[in-house]
Order: sequence, then structure tokens, then C-alpha cells
Amino acid sequence: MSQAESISALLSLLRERKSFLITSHARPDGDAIGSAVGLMHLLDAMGKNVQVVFADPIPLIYSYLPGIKRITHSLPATPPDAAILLECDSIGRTGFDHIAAHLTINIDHHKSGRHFAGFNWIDPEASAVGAMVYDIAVASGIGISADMATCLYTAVLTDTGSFTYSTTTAATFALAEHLVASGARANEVAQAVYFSNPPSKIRVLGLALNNMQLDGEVAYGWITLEEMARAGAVPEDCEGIVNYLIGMSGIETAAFMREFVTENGELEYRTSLRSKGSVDVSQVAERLGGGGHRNASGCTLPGPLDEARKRVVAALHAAGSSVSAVPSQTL
Ligand SMILES: [Mn+2]
Repeated sequence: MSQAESISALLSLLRERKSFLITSHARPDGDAIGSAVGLMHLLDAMGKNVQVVFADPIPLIYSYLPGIKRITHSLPATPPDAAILLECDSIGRTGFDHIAAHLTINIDHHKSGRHFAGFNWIDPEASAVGAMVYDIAVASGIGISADMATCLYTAVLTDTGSFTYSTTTAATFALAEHLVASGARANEVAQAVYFSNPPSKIRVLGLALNNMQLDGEVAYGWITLEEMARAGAVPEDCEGIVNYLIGMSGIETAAFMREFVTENGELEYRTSLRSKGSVDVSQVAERLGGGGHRNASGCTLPGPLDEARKRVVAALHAAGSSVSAVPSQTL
């Protein structure tokens, strides 16, 4: 199916049904939340019954999103006509074991996306799922409300690394222009997302950067539970630390590992990978049991920390990051 055919088939499915559940992945990010609440506004405007349910808490920085308070954390007792899963490769990715619904709809932009649902629309070229929701809204003829625009702008801003990843094209800026013209509050979004961090986030960043190691073109770092406790940090405070590691001259790939305890009491490492583009870190993540995009991906590795570090650095070298350092440019 072409993109246009997928969108029109999806719109028919939405129009034919009355009640919807929208959800996205565990540990939700700006795209998961912005696209879910943005789609909620669209379905509201179509006169549908909509519930937005996330398994995990919503990071406080997204409190400004119009309609965010309608998000709940438990599934409805009655199965909806359709459950829409945004950027998930399986039901399990939502953090729920099972979602009862008459139809499941999967909308995703990950290269590692899977056709697990009753209806699937996967576009690995899309800059964000928020951009795919935007395409649905435009095709619906309903138009973009100011509230929807703020949600979708948040999704695209955060998922393109503030319009810097290789998925950022002229179409991304055209979309951003249309969203701002439709009432998206770009400055308010930037203030909330980038300039409202709690002190614990900056403290944990300092401890994490203190652990930084360079190995050829690979930069990597980690944070232990002891260090997180010292910083008074929660897991969401560690989001984005990897972007500092990839931000160095001569570095092509970066990994950041956050220690956590599993239900079985084992130490494991939630690992974020980044690439400047020469290495496809979605393939590295898939080899290690995770997934994602060419420039940004993730996986979870078992301990001990030293083994996990060696595995991820070896995988990044095997994928093409040079083992010898490129001399930094000097002025
Ligand atoms: Mn996304």
C-alpha cells in the first residue's frame, strides 16, 4: 500500500468506528505522548469516544500539553471498537500484557516496526509518529486545531532532536510552519521541554559525564543506581544524556547505559545508542535485542556492568565505528 492508500484506509477505519483507545510505549517520550494526545484531539473533533491510556507515568515536563490530564493508566473494562498503538512493535511494548479491543491499529515509524496488528501503517521515513498523525489530520479535512498543533509540534520537535536528525527534511519544516501557523505555541514548548529541568537531572548529568570513556570513534558512559540515588534522580532524569556523548568532534557513535533492577532482583542496563549517520545503530540495537532508528536506538543488556559495556562497545565497532580515534580538529 502507498502512503496515501494507507492513510485513506486508516481514515475509513476511524470513521466507521465509535470508541477508541490510544496508547504508546512504556517510558513514553515526547513523540509517544504528543502524538497520542494529538490524535485524541483529532478523534474528539470527529465525534468519537476516546481514551488515552499509558502504562507508565507521564514525565512532568509534558504537563503543558493541552488535554494531557485525560491520560489514565488503566485499561477500560469494556473493549473499545479499536485500540490504536503508536510506535510500538508489539502489544507488550505498551507495558500492558494484553489489550482487549475489536481491532488493533499499529502506527509506527521505526525501521524495526512489525506488522503485529489488525491494521498496520509503518513509515520508517517519517520524522515522528506525530508527523504521521499530522498527515491523518490533514487528509481527514478536519484541519489542525491549536491544541492538536501544540501536541504534534512537541512530538516532531523532540523526535527530530530539535530538527537535527537525518529524517529532518524540507517537509518537516513545512509541517512545523503549518503547526505554528495553526497555533502551536513553539516558545512555550521549548521552555517546557528544554528549560524546565529539575536540579536532579542536571546533577545526574554531571555524574554520568564524569564516567565518560572514549574508545576510537565511540563515546560511552553510564550511571549506577548508587549514583542516581546520590543525585536524587529518577529514571526519566537520564533521558537525553546520550546526546552529550554524541556531541563531540571525532565521535561517530555513542552509548549511555542506565543501571536498574529487574523484578528478579538482577542488575540490567537500559542502553541508549546514537549515531551521526555513518553507522546504523538500529541494526546494532536489534543485534542486542532492541530496536529503533538509524540515528537513535536502544536496547537492554544484562549485567555485570563491565560485560555490558564491552558488548556494546564491541557491537558499535563491529558496525563500523573506527577503533582508532580520529584526531580532533584544532584551530
Ligand atoms: Mn517516535
